Amino acid sequence: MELLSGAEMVVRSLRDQGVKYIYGYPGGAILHIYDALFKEPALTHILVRHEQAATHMADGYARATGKAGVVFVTSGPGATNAITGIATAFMDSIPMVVISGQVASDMVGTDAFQETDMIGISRPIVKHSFIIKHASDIPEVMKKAFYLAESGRPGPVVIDIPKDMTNPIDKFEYSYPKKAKLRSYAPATRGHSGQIRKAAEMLLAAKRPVVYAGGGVILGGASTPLTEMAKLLNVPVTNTLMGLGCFPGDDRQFLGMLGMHGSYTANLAMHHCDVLLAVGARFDDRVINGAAKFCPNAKIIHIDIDPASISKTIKADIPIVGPVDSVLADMLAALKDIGTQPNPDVVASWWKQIDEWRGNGKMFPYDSGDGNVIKPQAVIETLSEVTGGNAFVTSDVGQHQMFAAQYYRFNKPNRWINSGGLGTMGFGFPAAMGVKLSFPDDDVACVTGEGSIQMNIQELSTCLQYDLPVKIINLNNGVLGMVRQWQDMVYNSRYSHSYMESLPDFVKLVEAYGHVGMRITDLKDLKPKMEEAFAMKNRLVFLDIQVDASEHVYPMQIRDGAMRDMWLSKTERT
Ligand SMILES: Cc1ncc(C[n+]2csc(CCOP(=O)(O)OP(=O)(O)O)c2C)c(N)n1
Repeated sequence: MELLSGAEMVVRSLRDQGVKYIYGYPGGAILHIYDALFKEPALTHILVRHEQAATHMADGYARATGKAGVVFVTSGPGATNAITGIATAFMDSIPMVVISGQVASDMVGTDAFQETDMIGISRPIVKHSFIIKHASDIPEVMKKAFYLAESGRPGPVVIDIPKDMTNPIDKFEYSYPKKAKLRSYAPATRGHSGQIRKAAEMLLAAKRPVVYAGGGVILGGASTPLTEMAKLLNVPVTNTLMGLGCFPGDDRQFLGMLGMHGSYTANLAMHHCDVLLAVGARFDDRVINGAAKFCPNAKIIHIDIDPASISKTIKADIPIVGPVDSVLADMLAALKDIGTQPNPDVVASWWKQIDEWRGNGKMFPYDSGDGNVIKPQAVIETLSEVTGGNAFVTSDVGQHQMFAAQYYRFNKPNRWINSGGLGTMGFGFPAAMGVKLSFPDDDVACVTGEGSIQMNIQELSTCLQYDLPVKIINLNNGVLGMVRQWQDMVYNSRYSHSYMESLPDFVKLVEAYGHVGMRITDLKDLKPKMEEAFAMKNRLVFLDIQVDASEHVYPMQIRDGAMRDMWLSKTERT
């Protein structure tokens, strides 16, 4: 058997796990590992400019590929800089393995230089964490970490490694385990067949059924059976912010996103439904608008891999714990086995009602103004058109995020990448970089705002070093737009610190980093300049687009109301 040091075992384990990319930043406590990495050609390391960006890059990679992203950080400030990215991944159930250097074992607890309790700090925001106590445990711990991160309900795993565990002088026999052995961890592999049959019968008898599908369908690779089932039953489908793309966005059965900024039709259909099939979704507060008045007439079927997500905020009538892909496949089989179809008259009358709500207009109508001002909605519609709806689109957090979710037509899963749970400004750009690295031939666009982009703008430098020609679509309204919208609606337009009086010249800034910048201030330039930007396949292009700062995101649900209670514009409500 081969003899390797702890540091070499970390690196070799990653190779044997099939990892290709590591996103990270070196420092004292992790230097032995970096030295071992120097000698390992199979792994590509991306040196970011801030550790937060490393975690978001790993996260973007994970969301696009379904595989855990890997991060290296040093102890102390390196580790704490990674915390926001770990929390972002945790809230959205994204697989990630973070390896943090730690001060040497005999220094732990002495307030040593760059010592911080990474296990303690990260405990509430990880699926699991390990500290290495014996270097020889490293291969086994690494195998377990990947298994935990990627299986069941995915999530981030931290491995904290004291420096002495990676000492190049101490060598151990290395072999990478084929399987992880974890006695107390056994995620469900199949749903309960009796419950699945009951659910199938309930769906067949429903008069006003709705499928409410979330990010779990994307994470669980279940878009195909979900779409097949929706088609078989001719049932309307709505997606959460995290679920967009799991059902084709331009399909007639798609009602748009639901929730706080969901479509009029989706929120009304939810309110009036009699059977709700929730798949890989967690009834979070941005969706249900308060539990008390939520879907008053609905019987609820809830499929989720995580039993803790079921009946957490809304009680399920038929809970089904299991991987969404296998449960949906079993449900399809049960529907076919029962052999009956939903009553066609009942189906037709539900669709008639939905089509009345939907009208002939757009899913998210907006006032396009006098034609001179650039509306943020129009930017996203143009982006969707120019990229044929096929781009990977990441976003930051704010109004631009909601506009991207509403107006881009996502027809495929894993293409819409945003921080839904934590709502992390600064996420979009590094996430786009993580995607671009793995999908160099695809268009990758980061939709952002002038507030959010400045939270990780230093990564422009990383993009030049590693040749990551993403496109940055900056909806520049000059203000922290979403904050301002709330200040308009709740605080009588008292704009307390939501205006950045000084902003950089973004075009000059990106040019200084070695990229292409374009400013768009006139509506007629929007499409041609965007086409020009996407035609520059090998260049990072930053489009700084001056958009209407007075625009609000609508619909917006009214607090403490039901799903159907919404503002539809600044003056109209349901
Ligand atoms: C790290 C972080 N800090 C604060 C917030 C609160 N927040 C949510 S949206 C928003 C404004 C975002 O402004 P900008 O990026 O310019 O986007 P816009 O809303 O104008 O489209 C803020 C401050 C957040 N989500 N994340």
